Amino acid sequence: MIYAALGVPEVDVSKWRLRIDGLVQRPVEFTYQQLQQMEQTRYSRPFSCVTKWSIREVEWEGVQIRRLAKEAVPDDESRWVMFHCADGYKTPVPSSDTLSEDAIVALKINGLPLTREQGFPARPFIPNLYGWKSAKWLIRVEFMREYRDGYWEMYGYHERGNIWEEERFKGGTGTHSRRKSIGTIW
Ligand SMILES: Nc1nc2c(c(=O)[nH]1)N[C@H]1C(S)=C(S)[C@@H](COP(=O)(O)O)O[C@H]1N2
Ligand SMILES: [Mo]
Repeated sequence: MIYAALGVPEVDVSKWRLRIDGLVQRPVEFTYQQLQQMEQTRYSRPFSCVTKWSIREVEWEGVQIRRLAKEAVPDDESRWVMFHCADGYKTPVPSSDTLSEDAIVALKINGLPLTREQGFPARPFIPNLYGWKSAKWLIRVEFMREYRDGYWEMYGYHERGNIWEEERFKGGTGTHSRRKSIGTIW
């Protein structure tokens, strides 16, 4: 199942860069080739959309985000990151989740490069967070001092979105009845 709220952009990989910036000591950029040449982390984890569906075992492969962040040297006051995408989509994640051992910029799913629909060339994957935090067609990781809403958070979806804590909506967990707004996530 493929979901793209803002349509599927075409990314020219020769021009594509992943930029790490914001509250960091030195902003850095990586090409696709550079990411491919770095040490890859691989594991199988389910993918869970916040509402309707999940996929039990997906093999994810990519570069640890903490490895990329190390080059940029985020400031100690960087509490959040914003993942920005080529389609204009964005989503915030706490720095602590972003820098955890198994948080990666995924380049492959089930042994193959991401397809265009899956977010080619890269998307973050953080196993403890719902699928909407896995921003496809990733172009920028912005370190921030304070929380800001992304696309779905604007409609009332949760700041962090931890699966095990059932963090679906702001100010509450679990049920749809707590929703205050109108967006429908797929
Ligand atoms: N750029 C971008 N990333 C996105 C989305 C989107 O609309 N645009 N949708 C999110 C949601 S809600 C889900 S469930 C997953 C879907 O990933 P898939 O299409 O690979 O199944 O992508 C997430 N990342
Ligand atoms: Mo979703």
